[in-house]
Amino acid sequence: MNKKFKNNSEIGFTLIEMLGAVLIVVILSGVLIASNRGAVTQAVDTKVKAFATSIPITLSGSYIANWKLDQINYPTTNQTPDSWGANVGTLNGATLPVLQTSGCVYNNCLNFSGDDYIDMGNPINFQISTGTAEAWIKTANAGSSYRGIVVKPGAYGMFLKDNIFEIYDWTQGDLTTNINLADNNWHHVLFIFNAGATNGTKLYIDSVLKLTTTMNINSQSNILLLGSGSISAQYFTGYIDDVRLYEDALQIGQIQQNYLAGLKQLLASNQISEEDYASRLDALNQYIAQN
Ligand SMILES: [Ca+2]
Repeated sequence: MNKKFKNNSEIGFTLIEMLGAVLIVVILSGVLIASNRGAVTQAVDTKVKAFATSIPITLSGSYIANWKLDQINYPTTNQTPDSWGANVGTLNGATLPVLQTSGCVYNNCLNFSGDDYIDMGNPINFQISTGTAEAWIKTANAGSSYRGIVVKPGAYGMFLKDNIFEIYDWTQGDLTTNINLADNNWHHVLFIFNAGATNGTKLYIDSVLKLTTTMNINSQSNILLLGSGSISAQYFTGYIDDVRLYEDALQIGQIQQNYLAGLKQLLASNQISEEDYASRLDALNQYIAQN
């Protein structure tokens, strides 16, 4: 008799054990089916699941505006709509931003040539001291010195300065990540601001926190600009897509979701490889695990 078993009751299978065995067979057959798919696809599925289970449940954020930059002649010529609010943008400059119908993150985007911008006006809901601004950008060289992405001069704004991602504070100067983004790839740039709050301002690149700092607001008298830091200078050269403005601080889970949603679009349009997508998810999961 097998010495492993002390008595007969341990030899027989209980109903639970039988069900367990059936379950294992079902799981294994699922694995066999899955093994016919690409190994990378499976790895990606696993990484997406890991990501989905790791992020906290978040609020959707309090939108002020969402400029999808899918249209340039709506509601009227040389205007671009706000899909959330009523903050219609007006194209401006020597040569107006050009609508790009491929190679964007979401549908279309705008190609800024370094002498143009969008005038968003200065409605009261832009005159905020706490909030979040985000955009997708792609540039091989945005230009020298300051080049505005989403900027309300005097108040808050994201720039590339000599292609390095920063925000500008009109009371104390540059607040920089020291990271150059002119690699001709799409990047998700975002900053949370809370004027006057010590370490209340945070800059993210591709949903990873790159700078925590303190900023102040000097003036709310100027219009909000896309693709420029001023109505007469600091014009951005490159592509901008899906710009959003919120009246509060987005939570980290929401930032990561927004980034991942864009990444999925880039994967679907073959702008990034499945390997690249997988490695970016790895970085995201690693970041979440460490923070
Ligand atoms: Ca778009």
